[in-house]
Amino acid sequence: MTKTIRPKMARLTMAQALTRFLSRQMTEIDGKRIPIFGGVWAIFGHGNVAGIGEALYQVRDELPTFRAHNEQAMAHAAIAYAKANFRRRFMAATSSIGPGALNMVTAAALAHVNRLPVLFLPGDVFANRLPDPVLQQAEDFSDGTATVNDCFRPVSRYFDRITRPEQIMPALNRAMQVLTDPAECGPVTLSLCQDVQAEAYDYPESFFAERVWHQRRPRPDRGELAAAVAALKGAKKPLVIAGGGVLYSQASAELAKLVQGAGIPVCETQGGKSSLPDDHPLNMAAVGVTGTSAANRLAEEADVVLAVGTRLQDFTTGSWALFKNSGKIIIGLNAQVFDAGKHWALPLVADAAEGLAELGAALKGWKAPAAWTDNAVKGKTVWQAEAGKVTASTNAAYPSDAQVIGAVQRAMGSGVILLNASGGLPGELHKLWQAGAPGSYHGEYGFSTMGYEIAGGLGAKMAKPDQEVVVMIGDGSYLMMNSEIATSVMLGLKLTIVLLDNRGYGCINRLQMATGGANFNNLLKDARHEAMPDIDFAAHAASLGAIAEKVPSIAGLETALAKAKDNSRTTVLVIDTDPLVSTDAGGHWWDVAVPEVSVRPQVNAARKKYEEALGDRQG
Ligand SMILES: Cc1ncc(C[n+]2csc(CCOP(=O)(O)OP(=O)(O)O)c2C)c(N)n1
Ligand SMILES: [Mg+2]
Repeated sequence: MTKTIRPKMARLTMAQALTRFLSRQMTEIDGKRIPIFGGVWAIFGHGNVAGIGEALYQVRDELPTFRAHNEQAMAHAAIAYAKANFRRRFMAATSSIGPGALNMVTAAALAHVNRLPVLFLPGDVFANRLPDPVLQQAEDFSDGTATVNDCFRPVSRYFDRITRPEQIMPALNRAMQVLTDPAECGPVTLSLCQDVQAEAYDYPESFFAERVWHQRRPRPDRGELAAAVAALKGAKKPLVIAGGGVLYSQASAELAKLVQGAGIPVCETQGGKSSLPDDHPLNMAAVGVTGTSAANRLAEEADVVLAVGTRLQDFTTGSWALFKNSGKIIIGLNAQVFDAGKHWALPLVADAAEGLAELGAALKGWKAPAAWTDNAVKGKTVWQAEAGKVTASTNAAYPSDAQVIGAVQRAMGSGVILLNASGGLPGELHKLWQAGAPGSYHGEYGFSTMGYEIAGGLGAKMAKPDQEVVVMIGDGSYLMMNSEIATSVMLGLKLTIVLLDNRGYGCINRLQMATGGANFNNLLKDARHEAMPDIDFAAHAASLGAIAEKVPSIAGLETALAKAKDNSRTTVLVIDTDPLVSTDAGGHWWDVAVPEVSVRPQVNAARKKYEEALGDRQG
């Protein structure tokens, strides 16, 4: 008689199984085995407090839960945590149903665009539908299966709705694949029906075994590698674009070796900034719309462009008007085939570090023409002089963003993590911030989400508690989302926040003027008002628990920053700035559609210029 050996079972609710599973997923960093989930952000409501809430409490020692003030912000923190960890570790974010869940959709899109791993666990309506409509349920007249959480579908790399407790097993397996895969990486949404969270099931104990996840490093295909090597060997004017994939692959050493060996200049996207230190002689720094003159003049001429780990978004390509060499070949070294073959690139599908190492080995002994490399290095010196001028100190009552950046750089150096996301700052910082080690520049410019900065700073600080995190933010973005200042104080995670108050949406006002528009609805003074707002940002930040101060000048900012280094609590320094000035040096045209007809002559003039610029675009 054969004896059946039954697997050991654990009778748990779906939510308990989920949190126990999450707490057992590990990774290895510097040879040490550590949990891959840094924790779970949670705001509870009826859609998750009884199910997920109870289950998180059971594992609170292994998988810490953090409370925030806004679901979008907590997801921003989770996303920044993953980015600062180069995608090696990540977090989950859970909400109730309805508004709490939908508050996370923008953050899901942010993670989707930036290819960053985060696990969304929104509550959902009852799977049994008996209490319908439950509080906060949107009712679809024609589709009984639709809930508001379907909004996560287009902004998730994997979406699943859990309507039976056993479904959580294959769903979590797939979730982990996506979160840890360099090509698929992005947000995963498991939409958790409220009743199912609380339903019990006999889960096999093996489901909860500790698993160790490593980042896959695919090596290039031989044929693709040979084609890329041949293209590079034929180059007279090669250029590397370093994107975020260089950082996520931790490929800076391989990049430096390749370009030093072959004398190829490098330029960086927003996501790829800090791939090489700013002072590396071959680093031409920012490319594109917010690029340096050093990088953009090479981009215009380059005949072979090795694009590494970049999505080639319009800010990088100047809406495809920047790379003017009509015979150019683009090589797309990317873990994701979708990106590798963009714009008819020769695809080189591989992990960045592996791909760069193999290219480097195959190119050994080959060098770009010396005149091209020397010219690049000279161009960098010219740019550095220009950048030095615009970032120099000033006594002006309303300094420019660039002058504030100069002050922050002088006071804080290149060793901090400088974090930014929206407004005029990303463009100025991309050009002007002198980044140090990989990851020392943390920009969110894939989605450029106002409200990312402070919560993002918190996530970056959780990932790198020993580093100074400096957040630079405009008044508009600050007003959109600042609540996690209180969370940073509560968690003892210090941020240094520099708030540039130009009294409105300065960069959009400038864009409005550049497209012939009247000054309208951007700066506070140009918006419909009964009374001009006079917002006391320092008092506001202090009320949330921060140490806060309004500084009178650039010199005052530098002194305050030096003092803030010794503060153990989040510090907010406010400075008035000029809304009308941005750095003219460097930069490139960007496609923003101007009205074809208008009663305003300024718009018609802008349209004429726009049409001329469109003529420059290369397909
Ligand atoms: C959530 C969101 N809404 C709108 C925008 C469009 N937008 C980009 S920058 C900006 C103004 C930002 O103002 P502020 O933070 O004060 O920076 P400034 O432009 O003044 O430098 C707006 C409205 C955006 N990027 N994100
Ligand atoms: Mg502003």
